[in-house]
Amino acid sequence: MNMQIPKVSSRRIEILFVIIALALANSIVSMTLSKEPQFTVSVDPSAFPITKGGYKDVSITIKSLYGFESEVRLKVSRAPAEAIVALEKESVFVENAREMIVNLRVNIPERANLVGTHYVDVDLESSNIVQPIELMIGVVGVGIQQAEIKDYQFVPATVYIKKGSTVKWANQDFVAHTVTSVNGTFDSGLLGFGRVWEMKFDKIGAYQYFCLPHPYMVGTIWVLD
Ligand SMILES: [Cu+2]
Repeated sequence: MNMQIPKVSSRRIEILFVIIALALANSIVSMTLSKEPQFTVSVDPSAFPITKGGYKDVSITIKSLYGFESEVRLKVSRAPAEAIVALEKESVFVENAREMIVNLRVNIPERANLVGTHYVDVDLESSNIVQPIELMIGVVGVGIQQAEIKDYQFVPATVYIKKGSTVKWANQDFVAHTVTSVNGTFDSGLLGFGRVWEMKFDKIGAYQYFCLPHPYMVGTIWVLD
């Protein structure tokens, strides 16, 4: 057998080395890009109550990791329609080994028809890395708070009120439901379609309730000082 060893010129070897070097460099770059996160985000506080007509300031702390040094853009991606959510800045330059704080104010207008638990989401983005944060807000109502019974659910399922306030439930379903306290302190009786029932809460505490015909329907009233 006549074995032929191909002759490889030194020029070809050079080209081969360049190709290998480029491939290695490319994989290193993609490894660096996929090394997430390059910055950390913390929120304080991340869950809090707000009284209607009031506001709360939240601080968002962005901290550089792995020598990350870049602009970070902030965007409110979800908020209840009636809430006013304002970011102090829409972008911030984060320096290596440092942390930056951006303040956010959540304002709940007096007229807002928002009682119970709501969420505000903020996206922090830098060179294709998006880090979302979520704030949980308990909106505290004063006076009369409307709630609905709709599609076999109490809406909102969690209501925060100041003591001395009243919750009014309106049944929107074509079936009868009840608002029945778990510990037996109150019971609306069967409420047909369109019926409204109300209850005043004078003592602070958490009042859990359910629907007698449909015990999977549950809700809680938080009565605050
Ligand atoms: Cu029911």
